[in-house]
Amino acid sequence: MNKAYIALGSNINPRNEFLEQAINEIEQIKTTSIVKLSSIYETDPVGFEDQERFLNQVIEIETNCSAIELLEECQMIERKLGRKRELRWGPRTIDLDILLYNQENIMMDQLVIPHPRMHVRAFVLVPLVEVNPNLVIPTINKTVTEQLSLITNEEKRGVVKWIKKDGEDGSKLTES
Ligand code: A4P
Ligand code: MG
Repeated sequence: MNKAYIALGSNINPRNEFLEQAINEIEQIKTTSIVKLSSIYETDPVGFEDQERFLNQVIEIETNCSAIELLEECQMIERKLGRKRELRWGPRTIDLDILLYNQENIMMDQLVIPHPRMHVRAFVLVPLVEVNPNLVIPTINKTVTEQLSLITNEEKRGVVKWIKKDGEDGSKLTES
């Protein structure tokens, strides 16, 4: 069995429904099971800042899929959930990024693991520390906890635990 970590992100409503649907789909991937889920966080957009806030979450999985198979499965789920690639770093119904796959360093045209920007992003590190604080990022040889301590407080303030409020994000699901 291989252990992998996937980051989920959505900033098109209903954001938390897209997260839930993606998690349901990931559970259906052959030989794959979800071991742990982080809380959901609401986060300020990074990179292209003139867009809606994201919901972000991280999961730990066990799988017999290779890293490339996992990427293909994730991209299939992104397509199924209506993801359109119009703008790099722009709004998306769902983004699935493979953060880590075992402790492997993978450098292919279509797949780079560890995800090259994961260690500078509070919206990845905060949920990842919740799932596995002792996890080592092999490219920088630091644990996620050590790496999070290097992130500025200002960036961490942009990552807040999200609690569903009435009338927001997927409230349709809770009305029945
Ligand atoms: N690719 C390479 N490595 C990987 C990997 N480890 N996991 C390739 C997944 N895909 C990987 O990704 C472009 C290509 O990356 C894919 O075809 C795949 O072969 P994409 O999902 O099509 O495009 P993208 O998401 O716009 O680019 P990318 O590079 O994934 O963007 P980022 O860096 O993930 O940034 N702010 C907040 N608060 N929360 C967010 O979730 N997300 C982004 C996206 C920007 N700002 C954000 C958030
Ligand atoms: Mg992506």
